[in-house]
Amino acid sequence: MCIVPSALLVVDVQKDFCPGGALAVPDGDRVVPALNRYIADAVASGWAVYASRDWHPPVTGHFQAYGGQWPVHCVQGSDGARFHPDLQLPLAAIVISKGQAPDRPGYSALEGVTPDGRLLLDDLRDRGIDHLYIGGLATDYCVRASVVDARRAGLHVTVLGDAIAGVEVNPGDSARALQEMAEAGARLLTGPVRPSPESAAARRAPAD
Ligand code: VGL
Repeated sequence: MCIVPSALLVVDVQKDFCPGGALAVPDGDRVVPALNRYIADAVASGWAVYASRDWHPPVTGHFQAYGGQWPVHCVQGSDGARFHPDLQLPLAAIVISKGQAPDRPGYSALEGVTPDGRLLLDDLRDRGIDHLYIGGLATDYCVRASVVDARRAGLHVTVLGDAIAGVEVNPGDSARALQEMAEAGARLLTGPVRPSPESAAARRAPAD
């Protein structure tokens, strides 16, 4: 039997978070080629690939019109909620939808559910996955929240430093988010190192 302890989580690489979108992350689409390489390696390694998406109802306290912080974005079924067209998700990718509750922002993918309504964490546990490699958008919101929650849930987490980008509402938000993720025990991969089977095995040190 093949034990697959790791998975790739691609966070919110949706049109609305990319240039031209309703809540564009500056240069947000630059994460796409890097993520495509990680996706290809994950597939080659037999890893599960999860792709989270913001999936808001039209009326939510998350939007400025209803007292929240953000312009309308990633409304369920809208064009802006689609994944970036160049993102090469495998057919077997597991889509995690989050942000459906009108009273919660739903930043963390760990609040999200699979297409059959199961929490991401339950799906990970059922597959025996204890290490997530995380990239996507945005460093200072959904990536940060997902990484910190995954660490709280006891998972090993590696942040793909070349495959994340931040909103930077305040300059330095992404750097502070990275610091918070590190303090939560996540590892930051800074170079374009890819999770090949060998390098992944090397990174799963006993102290990990
Ligand atoms: C996000 C801001 C607002 C994100 C979502 O995906 O990081 N950022 N909503």
